[in-house]
Amino acid sequence: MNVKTTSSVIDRILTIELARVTERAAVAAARLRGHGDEKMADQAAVDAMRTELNNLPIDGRVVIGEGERDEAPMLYIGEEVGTRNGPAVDIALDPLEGTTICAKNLPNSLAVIALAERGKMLYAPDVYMDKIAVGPGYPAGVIDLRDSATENIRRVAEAKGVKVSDINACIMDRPRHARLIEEVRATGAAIRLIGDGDVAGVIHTTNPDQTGIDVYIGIGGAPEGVLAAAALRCTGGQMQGRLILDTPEKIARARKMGIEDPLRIYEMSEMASGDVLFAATGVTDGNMLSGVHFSRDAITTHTVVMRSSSGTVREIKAVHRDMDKFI
Ligand code: VTB
Repeated sequence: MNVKTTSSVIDRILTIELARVTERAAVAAARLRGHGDEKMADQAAVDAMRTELNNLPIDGRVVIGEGERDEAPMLYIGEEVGTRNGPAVDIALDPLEGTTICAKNLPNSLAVIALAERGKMLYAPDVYMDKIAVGPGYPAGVIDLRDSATENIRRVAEAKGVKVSDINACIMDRPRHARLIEEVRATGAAIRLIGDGDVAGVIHTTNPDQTGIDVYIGIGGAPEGVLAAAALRCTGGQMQGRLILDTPEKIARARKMGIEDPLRIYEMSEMASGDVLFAATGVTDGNMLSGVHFSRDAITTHTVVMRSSSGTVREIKAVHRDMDKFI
């Protein structure tokens, strides 16, 4: 039997509490979606998330947040959050993941948070990360950043028992991916090009029947990589990430955060280990989560909450009638 001590497992009640945090951020951002103003929507989400986070019974410390202390007045890296009456936890958050998506009212922008035991999340600097991810059900080692995209896709197809041309890869639509896109297309696999939001892109691999995505490949933000790894830790699946530390300045910045080997490939469980809780609420309608909907007498939100130690994944559709709370 898997005996868990209270010191190594975060109180499970917090899983549900986390939903409140992302719900509130999502509602704040959703009021400003489609208005073309990324900063305004992001700021609203940050304010709302911080307010709700400070109600949580945790001794929390932001390790992945809105930026360094001097560049982000709120939810900066190192900020202490919560009531301080509770477990010592590290927090990775993105109150509005996909600010551009939200500003354009396109699918899959999210309010996201992950919570881990203190010291168990990778303190990733805000640089790029090369990522590859698949959902649960594949043999260990099916993906590997050391191998070509062609080889990875071939292995995923074989393990899934389908033709390579039946595989769908999700890649961010960026000039830096021109060669990757060409290579993947040459395998015969299909690509979903996304404008932003690679946390959602990675999470979508966990439910290919619903999202149509089998594998995520490409370079996105490192903070988003850690958030996505936290989610996959809960659902199962595999992910690897390699920080792109391509200047002496970035190498020095990473070293200050405890990263000695600039070429190291991190496995999912090295990016988020121990007991991890994860929550995401849809801001705009998406492939897995509906966005926030407003009606005359209620606000509806759709949230997924997960916990690594049990592997439980809950979807919460909430009807909020106490609408004043969200003003
Ligand atoms: C991604 C994506 C984010 O940043 O990680 C990306 O998930 C990476 O940076 O939504 P570039 O935009 O420079 O490619 C975002 O798009 C947010 O800016």
